[in-house]
Amino acid sequence: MVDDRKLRRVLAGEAVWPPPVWLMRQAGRYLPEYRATRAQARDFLDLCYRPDLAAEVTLQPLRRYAFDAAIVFADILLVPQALGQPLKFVEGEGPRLAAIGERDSVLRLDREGAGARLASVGETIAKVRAQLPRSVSLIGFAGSPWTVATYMAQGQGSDDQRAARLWAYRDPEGLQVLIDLLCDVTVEYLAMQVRAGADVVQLFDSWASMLPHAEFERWVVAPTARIVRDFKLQCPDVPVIGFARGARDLERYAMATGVACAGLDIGVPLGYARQRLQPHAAVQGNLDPLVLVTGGEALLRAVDAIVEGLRGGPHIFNLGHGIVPETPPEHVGLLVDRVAGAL
Ligand code: 1CP
Repeated sequence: MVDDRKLRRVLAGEAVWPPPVWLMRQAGRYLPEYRATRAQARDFLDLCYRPDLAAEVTLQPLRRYAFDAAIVFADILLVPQALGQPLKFVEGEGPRLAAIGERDSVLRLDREGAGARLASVGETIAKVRAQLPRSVSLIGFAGSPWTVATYMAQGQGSDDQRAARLWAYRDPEGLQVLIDLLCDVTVEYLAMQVRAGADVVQLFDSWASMLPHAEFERWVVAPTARIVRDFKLQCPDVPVIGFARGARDLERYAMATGVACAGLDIGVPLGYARQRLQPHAAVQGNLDPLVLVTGGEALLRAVDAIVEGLRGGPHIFNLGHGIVPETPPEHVGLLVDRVAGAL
């Protein structure tokens, strides 16, 4: 029997036409109903940890648009918080963590308690799954160890991830202890999300771009390969999407990590994706979030170029990074209709 889940068919290597579609950050501030639900929570983290509210915002974009997947509403920084690193989100600024940068501080992290602190994400997933048709995939996710470590070391977002990069040169063994810990916790976290009802998982490596090639191998490729391998022991049937934003050698990344699908940021040439990636793995991407803000003919042309450019191989339509808050919601509807061939 043909799998009615279009996302899963693509992730199994099939060139599905028209391609399935979902968008990174499809739940978020561009939707008035998200802002309304967000106002019921104390703050952003409270929203993440309350399964009723988190399930509601996960489902909101699915009520408006014919997306082929939902992604659980949570954040990559819940993992450091679950490990005992204090975290808050400052309104209008972003995350603040108590920065760590020494092996001793890694050893003080509370690995044993992490699973229990992340349990509410599983409850959100179970609630969402109960309200979604089977044909719509539910994506669980985590940050990749490198990207999570950049926030743990810096204590906040940054343009150059300086603290983690300096740590990698100053004390690679100490950073390796942290990365190994994050690998193990991430495998358990993803497997828990699958047990709760996720049928696809994605690893976000938003800061894969800032590394020389040898460092990229050590801190991005190797930990991702390890997570995929260990995750598959627990969840052999669940595909992993790897989004290494800004990675220069995506072919190496896709081949060496064993991900079923490589996320493409806005800069990846479609010819490269077609020739070098699609023969080995599915690809996901890569519309510029700013052309979605623009809308109109520019949006339709850009959508067509991607759909046609990746036609014939396994492709999931998505953005090359998350939706930005100023995106008009009706442009998202235009995008989905265009991908489906209805416009
Ligand atoms: O006030 C708000 O509503 C905060 C905005 C927001 C949202 C909607 C944040 C703060 N996180 C999220 C949810 C979120 N984060 C999801 C939910 C599901 C969906 O896609 O709909 C996901 C998958 C993430 C992942 C995430 N969080 C990443 C990786 C993807 C990416 O954008 O590169 C990263 C880097 C974060 C950290 C984070 N969380 C929030 C912010 C503003 C940031 C970036 C901080 C920084 O670098 O300065």
